[in-house]
Amino acid sequence: MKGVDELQRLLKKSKRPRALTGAGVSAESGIPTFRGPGGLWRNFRPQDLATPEAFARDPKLVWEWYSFRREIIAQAKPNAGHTFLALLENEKPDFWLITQNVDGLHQDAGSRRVLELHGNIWRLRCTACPKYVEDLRVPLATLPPKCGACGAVMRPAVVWFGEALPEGTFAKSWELAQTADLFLVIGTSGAVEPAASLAREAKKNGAVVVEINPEASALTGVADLSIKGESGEILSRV
Ligand code: BV8
Ligand code: ZN
Repeated sequence: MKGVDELQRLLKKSKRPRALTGAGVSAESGIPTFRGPGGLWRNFRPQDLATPEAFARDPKLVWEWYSFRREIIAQAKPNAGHTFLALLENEKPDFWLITQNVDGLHQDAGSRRVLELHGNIWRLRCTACPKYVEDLRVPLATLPPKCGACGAVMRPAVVWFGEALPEGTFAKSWELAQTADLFLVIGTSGAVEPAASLAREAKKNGAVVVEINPEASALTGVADLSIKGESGEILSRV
């Protein structure tokens, strides 16, 4: 297929490739995306649950949503898309993976140079003290979980709407976008900022932008090459 051959050619000659991934890269692992038809949770929109206000209003409800997602993710295995990106890291010493996902599947697949723009669903932080832990238990002992140090309510260590991205992580991803010669945009609707703008910044600085997505997205217009298809399926052929 033309797109796959072209991507192969671009990857071969790339010295500074980066990839920006979204929920679509985990879809073939059985994890529902946010805005897809599979819809994630009852009749709530993620934007109504993934906010500090929602958590302040009803920490138990928000934690039920995260606990539900942790259960799905705990069953999920990395797919060919995750594996491809982990192998690419071995081939290309200057490759970096920038993900919006919080499921940790890139690391499970072996990726090490990963920047998690929106945090990680397996990490919890205290709302009242600096305690910050990884807790893989499914289900968690209590909802909402309490801090072992001060007894306050713990929250998922993820970035909610209206919250700043981890400073160092975003600054580094911005710099990587500026120095990229190839910028892959895989499985994201491009609906969320400032993550989506990394692709624009890469393009502005001369990178070739390649999108892999079964549908058009807000970043299709930025892409030099748009490969229509499922990322696991497509990348298994590259
Ligand atoms: C901030 C973590 C400022 C939690 C998430 C108006 C206009 C523009 C922007 C804004 C606005 N109003 C507010 C904003 C800013 C806001 C924003 O972008 N809102 C959007 C919704 C309009 N952004 C923020 O609030 C950010 N913070 O701006 O802070 C600031 C600065 C300083 C100080 C204080 C504040 C924080 C954003 C982070 C929010 N957290 N998640 C959690 O996961 O629970 S976002 C959430 O959406 C996930 O992280 C997800 O990754 C992300 C993006 O979604 P996608 O990954 O793209 O997933 P989606 O379902 O949308 O799309 C899936 C795609 O996959 C589809 O295209 C589909 O076709 C494709 N697909 C399906 N199957 C496959 C596939 N692709 C390949 N293969 C397949 N098999
Ligand atoms: Zn505490």
